[in-house]
Amino acid sequence: MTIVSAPKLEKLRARARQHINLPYLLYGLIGLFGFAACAPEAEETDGNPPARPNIVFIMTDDHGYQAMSAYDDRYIQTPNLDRIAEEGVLFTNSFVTNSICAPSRAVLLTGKHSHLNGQIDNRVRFDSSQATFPKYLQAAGYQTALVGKWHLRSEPTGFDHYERLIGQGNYYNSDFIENGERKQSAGYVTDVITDKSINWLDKRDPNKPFCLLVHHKATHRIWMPDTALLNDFAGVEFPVPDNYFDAYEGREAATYHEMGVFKDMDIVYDLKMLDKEGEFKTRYRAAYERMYGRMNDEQRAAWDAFYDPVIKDFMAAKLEGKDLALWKYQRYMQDYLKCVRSVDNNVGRLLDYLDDNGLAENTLVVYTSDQGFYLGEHGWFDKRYMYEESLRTPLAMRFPQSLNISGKSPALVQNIDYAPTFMDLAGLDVPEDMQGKSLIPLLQGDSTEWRQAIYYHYYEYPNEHGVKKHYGVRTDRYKLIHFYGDIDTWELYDLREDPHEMNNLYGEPAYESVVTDLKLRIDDLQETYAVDLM
Ligand code: SGN
Ligand code: CA
Repeated sequence: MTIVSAPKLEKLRARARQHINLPYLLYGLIGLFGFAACAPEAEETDGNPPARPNIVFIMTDDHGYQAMSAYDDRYIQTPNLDRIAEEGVLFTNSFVTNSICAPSRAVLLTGKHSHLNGQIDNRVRFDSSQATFPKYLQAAGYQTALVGKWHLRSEPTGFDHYERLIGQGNYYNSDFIENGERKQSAGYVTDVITDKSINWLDKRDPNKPFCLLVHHKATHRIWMPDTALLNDFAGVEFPVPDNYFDAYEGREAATYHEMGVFKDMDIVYDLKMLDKEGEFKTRYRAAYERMYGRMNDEQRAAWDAFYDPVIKDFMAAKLEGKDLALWKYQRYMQDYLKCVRSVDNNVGRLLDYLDDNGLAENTLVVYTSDQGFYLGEHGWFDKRYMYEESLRTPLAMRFPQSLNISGKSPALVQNIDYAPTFMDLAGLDVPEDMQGKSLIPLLQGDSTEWRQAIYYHYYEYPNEHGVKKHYGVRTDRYKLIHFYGDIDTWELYDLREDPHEMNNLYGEPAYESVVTDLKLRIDDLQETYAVDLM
C-alpha cells in the first residue's frame, strides 16, 4: 500500500474548509443534524484555493465479487471495473452489515447500522429527515445528484437533482421519477442510467465540486441482458461450484432456504423459457410477460431471435434430475454475466467521460454493489445469509491523484465506512454518530486502530427466500452466526480451513475457546454499536 504523507491530507482538508458555505455553517451552529463538531474552522487562503475532490459513487445491485475479474476471473473479465482497482485500491475484505437492498442503501447514506438508521429491511420506509452524507456535502457546497435505483420508499433528500427508478425499476424502457415527476425512458436500463449520469455531469456547474451517485438496477433478478450482448458467452460452459449440490448437513438454518437455482428458480421468469405454446404454466409466467411486454418491437425481435432457439432446444431435450439442475445453472449464469458485462461497458463509458473532461485526476471513483450474491454456491441465487458470497461485496476505489493511494487492502471494511470516507475526503469532520470510519487514514498506513472483527445483522423474516433472522461476527479467520426468531441455532466456521463454509464447528469441544472469544466479541460489538435485538 502506498503511503500518503499526513501533511498532504491536511492540505486537502484545509482546502475543503475554505469552501464551507453559509447553509453548512448554519447546520453546524444550530445542530440540525445533531452534531456540533462539524463546524468549519477558519483557514487562511493563499490566493485561489484548489478545487475540492469530486465523488462518483457507482453501485450495482446484487453483483457478487465472483463476477468481477479483479477478485475472481473464472467466469468473466471486467476490465473497466478492474481498472478502478488497478489505478486505485481493491478491498479484498469488503463486507456489508445487512445483506439486502434498502438496508444497504440506508447504511451507505447514514454511515450507521440498520437498527440506528431504522431501515432494517426492504419493507419499512426510510426516514429521510435524518442526516446523510449527501446532505452534509450539499450543505458544504457540493452539487449532489442520484441516478438509478433508490428503493427506500420515501423520496430522496439531500440531492440537487435525482432521477430514481420506481421500486426495482425495469430493464427495458424503465420509468423514472425525475425530481418528483414521472417519466419513461427508452432503452436498456444500464445504458440509460449511464446516459443520465453523463448528462448531469455535462450540465453541472464546473466551478463547484460534485458528488454523483450512480445506482444501477443491474445485476438484480431477473437478469435481463441487453439485446446487444445476447450472443456473448456463446457455447461457454461455466464451472459449477463444488457445493452446488449442497445438502446443508449440520446447518439447519440453511435448509429452510427458498433460493435454490434448481429448486426454486422459475423456468419462465428466471430462466426466460417463455414458450409460445404456453406449456410452461409457471407461478411467475405472468410477471415475466409483463417485463417482456415492456420491450419495443425491435428489442423484442432481437430478444426472440436469441431465446426462441434456446426454448426450442430446451423443450426438445426434456431434461430431468441432475441434468436439469446443471442446465439451470448454465442458463442462469449466461443471463447474469451478460448483465455484468453491460455494467462493465458502461462503467468504462463513465471513466472515459471523466478522462475526456479532465475530471479523472481530482475525482474519487468508487465501484461497489449493495451486497454480494450467490452464483450457484450452496445451490443458491439471492443473498441475505451471512455466508461469504453475500456478506462480501465488491469494493474498488480510485482516489484523487494528489493522494497517491493505490494497492490492495486486506482490512476488514464495511459499508458503514463509505459515508465517513466521503466526509473526510471532502474535508469535513466525520460526525460522531456515524458508526463507520474513514478509510483514508487506514490507506495512509495507519492501521493501528482498525477493527479486527465486523458485525452483521439480518432482520427480514419472514421473506420470500426463507432466510431466518441472524447476527454474527467475522474476524479474519473465524465466523460465528446466531440464527434466531423461530429458530435458535449457532454456526461456527474456520474460514482458513473451510472457505466455503460447509463444516459447522459449533459445539465441537476443540473450538470451545474460539466460541467463547467470538461470543465476547459479539457482546462487545453489540454494545459498541448500540444494537437492539429485534
Ligand atoms: C425481489 C426479488 C427477490 C429479492 C428481493 C430483494 N424477487 O423481491 O428475489 O430477494 O427483490 O432484492 S423478484 O421476483 O421481484 O425479482 S433487493 O436487492 O432489492 O434487496
Ligand atoms: Ca440488492
